[in-house]
Amino acid sequence: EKRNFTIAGNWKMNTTLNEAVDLVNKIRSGAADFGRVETIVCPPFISLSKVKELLEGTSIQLGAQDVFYEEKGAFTGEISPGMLSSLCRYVIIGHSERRTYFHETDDVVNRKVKAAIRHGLKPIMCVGENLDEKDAGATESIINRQISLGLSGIESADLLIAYEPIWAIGTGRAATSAYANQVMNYIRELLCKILHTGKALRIPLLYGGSVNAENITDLLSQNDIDGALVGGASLKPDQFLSIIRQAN
Ligand code: G2H
Repeated sequence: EKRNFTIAGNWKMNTTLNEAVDLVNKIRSGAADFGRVETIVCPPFISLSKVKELLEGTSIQLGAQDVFYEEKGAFTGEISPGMLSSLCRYVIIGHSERRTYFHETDDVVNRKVKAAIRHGLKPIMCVGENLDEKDAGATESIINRQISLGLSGIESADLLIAYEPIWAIGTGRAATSAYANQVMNYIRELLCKILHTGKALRIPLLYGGSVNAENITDLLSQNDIDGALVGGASLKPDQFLSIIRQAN
């Protein structure tokens, strides 16, 4: 039986408002082919409202790239889950770029995931080891820590997990599908221990890190890979549409 895959585009800090409109129009024009693929685009905050308008009547879903955990108040520059919940359904949390450049800890990630779920947003929680950790054979212990702490106190299965090995992000060097699947199988088993098995099996596991139109089919052929979080290639409409068609 064929699974339904999820393909999420993480635009990162790219696109002005006009460029976002242009990009989403190009993606939208291919939307008739999307079939059963849950397609998500995650533009910068400033474009969410406009992109939401443009996506009305399509099956493409909208996500944000981050969220703060407080409800409101004196937190200059931050965006609350309540502000997002009327705009989009998904939110990326704990991307390695946020952990690295903005010093987000597992505790911060956990607060954000909880706050997002409380507001009906579906978190795409990102985990992954860096090259030193991989070389030291510490991948599983790092993943274990990020997942256990990130999901601490959470019983809901209304979330997705993205496994993004840091050494594969934006480097053009994707993990082999076998390697990714091995780690993602470990994640699946971990989720079965943390949540009830039935719930754990409902959580889509996405692979992220240099996904493109050439490697997507191989990645999706693996048992524990339910989709992809796509960075660079999601900014190129032809690439992104090809990825979605191959997932269909
Ligand atoms: C990993 C991924 C998307 P890229 O960060 O989150 O980016 O596909 O450019 O490696």
